[in-house]
Amino acid sequence: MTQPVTPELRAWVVAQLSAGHSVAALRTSMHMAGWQEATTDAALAEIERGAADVAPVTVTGTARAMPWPDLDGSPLYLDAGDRRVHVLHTLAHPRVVVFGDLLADEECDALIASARKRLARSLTVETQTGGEVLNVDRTSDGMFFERGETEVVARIEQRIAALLNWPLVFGEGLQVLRYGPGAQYRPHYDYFDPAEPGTPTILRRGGQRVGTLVMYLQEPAKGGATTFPDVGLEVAPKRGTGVFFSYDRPHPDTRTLHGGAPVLEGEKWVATKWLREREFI
Ligand code: PD2
Ligand code: ZN
Repeated sequence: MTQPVTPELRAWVVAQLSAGHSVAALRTSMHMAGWQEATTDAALAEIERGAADVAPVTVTGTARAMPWPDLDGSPLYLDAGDRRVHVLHTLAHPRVVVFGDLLADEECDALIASARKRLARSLTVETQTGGEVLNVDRTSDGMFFERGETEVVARIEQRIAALLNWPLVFGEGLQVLRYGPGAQYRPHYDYFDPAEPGTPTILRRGGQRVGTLVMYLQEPAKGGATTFPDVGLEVAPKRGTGVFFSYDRPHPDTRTLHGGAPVLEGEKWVATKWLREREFI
């Protein structure tokens, strides 16, 4: 299957070139990120021709590529390589898409089974120092997979890269969280606060976070929605579904304040994929 040259890929190529990276360096990183040579050639040729829609994502004059699905023509389904994913809802500000049928039941079960053995009370990145700390705002248990750690993890990561037009290697390892009754994740932003002293250390590994995909692996009987308090949006934690949101700068203007509402009954399990600006090493 030929990979299409999406507007996001084009914008990303433009951003890399305008940041001073050579065409040779660009070819190498696209190759490493899994783009076919034909796609690389086609993207570079379009840009050389000066195609009119070369830089659709423009922030203060500089093209800024963002992870995003190709929603041109308002498709009901998206081809994510190995799976046809449903587009259930979209919102422009904040930039949110809810995907249905993103994960198969067996994939949800496999992630839960591998994660269960390694669960520990969730830590969050401590922005004072760049280390990790217990966070009272997050009462779930969690763990991180390495990128590509299991066959199922690798498959899902490839699917996400294809769906969101974002190189696989720009993603952090998958995080799995379990929320029991009463557990919640109070509203927060996923980007790293530029004002915090530990942020420069965190950014050395791949730059800022620019997107979050929360995938629901097990639904609780009641409660546990993912909430966006600025816009009154609640996404129900339906198994196999995922909510994606992107933020082109680390600022509350993105309206990406979001939280995990308390689980009222049962257990909620999620897997979160955070996407970075650059390769996450
Ligand atoms: O589990 C959730 O609904 C949730 C809510 C807010 C997860 C995250 N944030 C996250 O993993 O960042
Ligand atoms: Zn979050």
